Amino acid sequence: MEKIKNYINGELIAPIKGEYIDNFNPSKGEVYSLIPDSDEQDVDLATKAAQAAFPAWSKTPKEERARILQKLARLIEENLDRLAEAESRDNGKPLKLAKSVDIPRAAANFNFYATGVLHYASESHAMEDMAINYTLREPIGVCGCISPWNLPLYLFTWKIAPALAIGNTVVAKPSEVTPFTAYLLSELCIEAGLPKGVLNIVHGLGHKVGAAITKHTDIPVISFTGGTITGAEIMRTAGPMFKKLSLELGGKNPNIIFDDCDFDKALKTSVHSSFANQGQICLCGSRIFVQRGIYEKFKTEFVAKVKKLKVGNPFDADSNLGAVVSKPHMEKVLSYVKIAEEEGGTVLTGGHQVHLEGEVANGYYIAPTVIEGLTFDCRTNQEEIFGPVVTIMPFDTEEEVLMMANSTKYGLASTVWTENLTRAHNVAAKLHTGIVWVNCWLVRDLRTPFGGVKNSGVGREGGFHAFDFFTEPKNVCIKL
Ligand code: TXE
Repeated sequence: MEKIKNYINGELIAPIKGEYIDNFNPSKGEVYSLIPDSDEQDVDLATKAAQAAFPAWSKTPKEERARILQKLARLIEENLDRLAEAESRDNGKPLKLAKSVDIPRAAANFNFYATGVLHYASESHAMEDMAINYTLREPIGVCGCISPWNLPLYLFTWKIAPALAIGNTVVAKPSEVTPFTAYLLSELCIEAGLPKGVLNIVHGLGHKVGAAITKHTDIPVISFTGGTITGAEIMRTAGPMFKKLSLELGGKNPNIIFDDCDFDKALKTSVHSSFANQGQICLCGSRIFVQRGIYEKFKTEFVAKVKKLKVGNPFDADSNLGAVVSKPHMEKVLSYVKIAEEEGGTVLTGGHQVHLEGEVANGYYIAPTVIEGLTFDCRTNQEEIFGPVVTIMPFDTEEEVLMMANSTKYGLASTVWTENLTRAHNVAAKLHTGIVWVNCWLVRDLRTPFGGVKNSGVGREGGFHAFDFFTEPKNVCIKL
């Protein structure tokens, strides 16, 4: 069985203790490779390599750093099929999604930040004839990047690319649930000629490797995407150490459909925003609020469309949904269907595991699920389920839907469907989320600030915001 290796100081190596954990293919429910069960010793080795590489990398001309990272982007593009297949096998997502979104976006992240660094400027503040200030923006040192399993390579590179482009070195940990494409990336880094120690990838469990990165005294910056509970734990450790922190956490995003919307567009996109990647995107709209005038029509047509979605082998071209990422996750998602029923909800479609046949008979599949009849403040409508489960609720007024939409502890993203421009502006301004989409979903410009409010996180990624995060500003004031 293939053994994944750590990537430390430019080499692919086994974990120091030589221990491994199982890596599952969720579409088949079987172990297909082994992941290093690394610990703080491996993290320390990686940190030392990153520290040693920092002086030279941070002083390397940005054009040269950009050249290497663009080469890496090209290699990702050239290996599209191989990477997409690995992502789909590791995560359970439809191959066509990995091919059209995950892997191209990973390459785009490197291209975007490699070129972005060439255009990043710092400020200067003149004080009439008294003095002039200019701000130096310097890379900080070794950055810790910890990423989740839902968009494995895409979110991994979303952190690593800006950190490296601006001149930091990195110790990174992909999710132990989906480590394979990060492993393939380490091979491509060697091929691209990334100097040794600039990027180090340590595989293993969150409470071992992730925790060791978080508390390492020589890693002053942590960028994390994952669950809110983990985010809180990281903050508890890193806060008193005064580390710079960026936390991209969960969501419970409202999808608000006013009766003056473009009905067909709202309907079509809502199916996508509910169930893309099996609902395992932090930006998925999991609470659908529909204005009463069109509630029955929307509900009926939405459920009819959802019933037509095909849950199948991720490698089949006609599968709309693949497997969810793991058995424990499948059980967690299905437990919420039970909770919803106990809370008085009615399952309109789905609500159960799907048992496929043949080689995928033991995979972790869930039928796309729509639930109605719940109050906005019940557990099902307040807690992040992170699977193919949405609720649908009617509302009457703008005030009422804003109150319900803003009622959760999360505040990542929201979607609003209306053809009334004034209403769109009003509602967008009053939603407590870091991102608002109007008449669309997941339209992403990499220059825009990305992140959430409340328990959805701290800080912003995206565009120059990421460079601001991965640098330390120093103001120099010169008396004239
Ligand atoms: O995430 P974790 P999990 C949500 C979603 C999901 C829940 C839990 O609701 O059901 O989180 O998922 C590492 N110190 N999201 O358990 O544990 C871990 O190894 C440092 C939303 O997979 O947060 C992995 O690399 N690191 C989310 C990463 O943190 C630790 C995407 C994320 O894992 C650690 C994924 C620790 N103590 C889940 N414990 C989104 N916002 O997109 C774990 N890790």
